[in-house]
Order: sequence, then structure tokens, then C-alpha cells
Amino acid sequence: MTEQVSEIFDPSQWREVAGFDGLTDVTYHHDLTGQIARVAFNRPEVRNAFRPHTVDELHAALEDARVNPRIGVVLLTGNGPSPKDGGWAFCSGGDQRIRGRDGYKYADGETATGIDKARGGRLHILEVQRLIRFMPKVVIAVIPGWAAGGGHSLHVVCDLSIASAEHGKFKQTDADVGSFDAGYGSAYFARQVGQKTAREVFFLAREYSAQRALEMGAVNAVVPHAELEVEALDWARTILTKSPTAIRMLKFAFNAVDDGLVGQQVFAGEATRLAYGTDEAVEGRDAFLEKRDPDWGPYDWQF
Ligand code: S0N
Repeated sequence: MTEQVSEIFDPSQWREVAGFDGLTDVTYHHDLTGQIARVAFNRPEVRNAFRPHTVDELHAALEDARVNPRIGVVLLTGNGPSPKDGGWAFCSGGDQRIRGRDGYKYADGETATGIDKARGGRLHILEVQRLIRFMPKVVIAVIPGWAAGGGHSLHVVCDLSIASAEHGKFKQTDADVGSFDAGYGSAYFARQVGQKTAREVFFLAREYSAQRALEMGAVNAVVPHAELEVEALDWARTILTKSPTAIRMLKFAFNAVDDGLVGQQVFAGEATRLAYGTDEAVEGRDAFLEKRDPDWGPYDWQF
């Protein structure tokens, strides 16, 4: 039987993914059809802050979803509530006890435990951002509580965001803690909500409700907390009724305008994949292998 990992998680809808039973910092499930993945931060006692190990697990689960040809939609969320105080979070960004140089030194002179110094300064959450951005599937941020700091940036880079009406809260704390996501987290966020609003969110580091985030255009929908995962599954199932190729090409078309030559490369790769499926491309390949001139006669110069 699937374990209950979060108060608003319905175990009857999900199964654990084989080969991922040793996870500690995230949970990873597939729905019963095997077409929807649910990846969740699982450190509710620290508002789902990520340490390097969390990012390793997150990357591994998302990569597994990326290469699984059955999966069409990924839900990225945070388990909760916190056993300490009942608070909810999507993700509160980098674990501040571990981030950057030296690790945090507590008042008694001790350095935070469990830090692998060689890896503490690694910013591989940016690799997760790129994985979300470039996977040919729809990634939905399902936001049951705080999206703060690097957690805010992760929701920004997801294709869609759905937030809890009661507990969904947004805050870009980067400037409060001497951190800055100068890539998708800020510049792409400004594309979503406009320059003035984005600068306000970053420069003032205020708290915003889910409703305010909706008004800004930062989230797609705000739903009652108890219905958040039900609604997210409903959105995922609707997307799964669409053409996989159309969705993939649309995602990369939306991305391309902001992603420069890399965006063009990703879109072009998908176009090439489609072209390889044509008789025309087969003729080019076969002509080379058969050491003859290609016969393009049957293929029109289309207009
Ligand atoms: C999320 C906030 C606003 C919630 O406030 P609330 O509800 O009052 O709860 P708290 O009492 O503050 O928190 C409950 C417990 O959780 C711990 N905690 C919360 N967040 C973190 C965290 N990020 N790291 C470690 N612990 C955390 C609290 O300490 C508390 O613990 P106890 O019960 O023991 O007291 C509020 O918690 C808040 O503001 N959190 C910090 C948010 C933040 O500043 N995050 C870091 C921002 N920067 C990044 O994320 C950078 C990382 C990154 O993504 C990145 C991106 C690009 C390039 C590089 C990086 C990189 O990796 O550095």
C-alpha cells in the first residue's frame, strides 16, 4: 500500500516508483496510469528547504520522469504540514544552514553538521531549473504553502502554477539573505509579471498571498487547500487528452523567445526529430548508405 506522505496526498491515486525506495529528501510517485509523475520536497520541518542531497534526489526523480516515454505531466510540490508547527511549504529555497562558503557556524562555534564541504557551494539547483525548462513535458508547480527564495524561482520556471488559497504564500527573500537568482528566477519572472512588479518582489522582499500572485499573473489558479492535489491531477489529466507532439512543440515555442540560441536549438531538435519521420529524410539517409544520388523528385517545394 502506498504510504501517506502529505496531508492532502491521496494514496489511492499514486504508487511509489520502483528503484526510488531509498529517497530521504523528496518523494516520487506515478499515478495509476503511469502518465503523471508527482515529485515532492519532503523536508516540511524546514519549510522544504533544499540541501545538496535534496537537489541530487530531485534531479534524479525529474530525470527519470523526463526519460519515461509514458509520463506526460509532472507535478512538483511540497509535502506537509510541518510536524513542528503545522506550517505548509512548496519550497523555501536553499537550506541556509548549508549554503555557500564554510557552512553556517552556530553561536557555540559548531559548524552545521552533515555538510560535505566540497559540495556545499555547488549551485546544481540551476541544473534542476534547466531540466524543468527543457523537458518535453508539462511541469506544474503545486503550491501548498510557502514558495520562497530558490523555491520561488522553481515555481517561476515551471510551466504552470496552482496555489492553495489558504496557505499559498510567496516571498522572494534573495536580497534579504545575500543570494540572487539572476537567471530565470528574476529575469524570466519579469517576463511573467512585468518589470515593475518583479523589481518590487525582489527589492522589497515582501510576502504576497496566493490571490495577489494570481492578480500579478504569477500563478494560474488558486484553489481551496484541501482540493489542491485533486485540482492539479485534473489539470494533468486534461493535458494528457492533448497531442503529445503539439504540447511539446508549444512548450518549446513558448520557451524559445526567451532562451536565445539554446531555445532555438531545443525547438530545432524537435523539428529535426519530426523531419526524420518523413519519407524525404529516409530517402536522404538511404541514398548515402546505398552510395547513390538522392531522388528528391517525389518531394514538393511546399508553399
Ligand atoms: C519561508 C519563510 C518565509 C517561512 O516563514 P515562517 O512560516 O515564519 O517559518 P519559519 O519559522 O521561518 O521556518 C520554520 C522552520 O524552518 C526553517 N527554515 C525555513 N526556511 C529555511 C531555509 N531556507 N533554510 C533552512 N531552514 C529554513 C526555519 O529556520 C525554522 O526552523 P526552526 O523551527 O528550527 O526555527 C521563512 O522560513 C524564510 O524566510 N525562510 C528562508 C527563505 C530563504 O531565504 N531562502 C534562501 C533564499 N536563497 C536561495 O534559495 C538561494 C538558493 C538558490 O536557489 C540558488 C539559485 C540560484 C543560484 C544559486 C542558488 C543557491 O543554491 O545558492
